[in-house]
Amino acid sequence: MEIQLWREILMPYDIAVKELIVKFEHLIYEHRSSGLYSPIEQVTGRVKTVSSILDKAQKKHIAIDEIEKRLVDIAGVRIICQFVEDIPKVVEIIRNRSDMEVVRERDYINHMKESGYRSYHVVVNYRVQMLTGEREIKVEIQIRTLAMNFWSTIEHSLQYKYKKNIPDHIREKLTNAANAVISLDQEMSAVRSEIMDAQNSFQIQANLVSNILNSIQNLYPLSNKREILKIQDEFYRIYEMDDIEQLTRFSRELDIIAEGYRAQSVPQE
Ligand code: 0O2
Repeated sequence: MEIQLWREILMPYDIAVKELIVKFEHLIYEHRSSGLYSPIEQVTGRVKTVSSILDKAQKKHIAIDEIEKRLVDIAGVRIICQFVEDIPKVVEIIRNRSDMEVVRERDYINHMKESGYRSYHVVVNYRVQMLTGEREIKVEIQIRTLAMNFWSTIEHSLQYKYKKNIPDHIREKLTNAANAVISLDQEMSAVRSEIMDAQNSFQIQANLVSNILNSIQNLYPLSNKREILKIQDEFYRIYEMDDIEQLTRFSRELDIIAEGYRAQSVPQE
């Protein structure tokens, strides 16, 4: 097939991957800016290279004109979570979305592959608006923990290096490492609530500081310089106390001050 034709074929896949990365990143943003823990830690994506598509099609005896119908991972999105417990939550979020339809699920978390590979795979139908009209394509979403991702990235590179024939002594080490990943995820799950508490208070504090700085900035055109400097000094004093309750109180006080100025500046009829 001509290279130009491949470009055209892969265009909707490329758009789908870009759109889905933005959508899942928005989910992270929405959780964090509402002070909620995000079950999604990171999102990446890629479109399979032409040579990798051809290799896989050949291996699976798929004819060229059947590739789009039968290869479900031309477009791939990877969602990385901190904890194993986050994975079913992400799957549920995907199942409940109206902009994608789940057509296949594979649970390699509870059914680890012989290689030691663990991940949850969801294949969705996703519609892309192209210049030429709407196209529905398949996207494979892989959901896994940071630890599972570490293992699979290393193993994938070794598969590439050894052209899928990893020597036995390295395979053995990979199997040990896969078991270590299971233990690591279990250990992390055991301290999950402590880690989440720490991360939550960090996020709440970051949101509060950002609100306070916005409020101070909004006061500049409304208030006089002396008062703003007084408010800033008060903010630094409270910030050094490292006390979320004090920051919350200060943020509320600033809202009330800003509201007062706004009321004064509304033209009277
Ligand atoms: P790449 O380079 O990541 O794109 P099927 O759909 O069941 O007919 P398929 O497509 O092999 O067959 O499905 P499966 O098993 O769900 O695997 C899809 C993808 O999961 C693979 O794509 C890998 O990305 C990943 N994967 C599956 N098994 C392994 C494994 O043992 N090790 C690693 N590191 N990744 C794995 P590709 O096309 O194989 O690779």
